[in-house]
Amino acid sequence: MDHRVALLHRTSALLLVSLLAACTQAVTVPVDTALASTASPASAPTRKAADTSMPRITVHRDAHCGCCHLWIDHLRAQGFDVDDRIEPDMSPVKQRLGIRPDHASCHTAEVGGYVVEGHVPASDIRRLLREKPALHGLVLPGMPMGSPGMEVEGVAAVPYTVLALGHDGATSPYAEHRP
Ligand SMILES: [Cu+2]
Repeated sequence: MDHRVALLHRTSALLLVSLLAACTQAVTVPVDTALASTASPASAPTRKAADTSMPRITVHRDAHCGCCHLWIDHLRAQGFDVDDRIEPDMSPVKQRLGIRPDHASCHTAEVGGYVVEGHVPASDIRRLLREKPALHGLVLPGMPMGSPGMEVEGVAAVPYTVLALGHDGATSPYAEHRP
């Protein structure tokens, strides 16, 4: 097993606070890069117009999360209408939305009656909303390098698997992603 993968597995078992700290640390470079490339308000990144057939997605995140807003940028670039909610404490939010610590990542989203945890690609969320399976939602525990919003220059992307989370709390593979 790749050392980074092992590290992520260990990380996902730690408290949310640690995840947030790791998140902030991990994205120092891309955040700077993103800021540098959009220094002028006039050169704001071009976005697809919000797709009105898509339900609004509410994203709960911590104000100090360094990668959550990059995932939001990814969703917006893919046509999602994002309601960005800064939360004082993510733990009760995750508890309310049925996300266990071992499934936790940084941000937690609600869309179309589903819960989406972590850096899940927009394409998986679109499929979820199109197929409407009887699930609680999708989870991507931890913060796999290379997943949307976790692209860090100079750090290799890793394969990751988005999990389908059932109403009974059981998970099964939903989508495999390879760099
Ligand atoms: Cu993150």
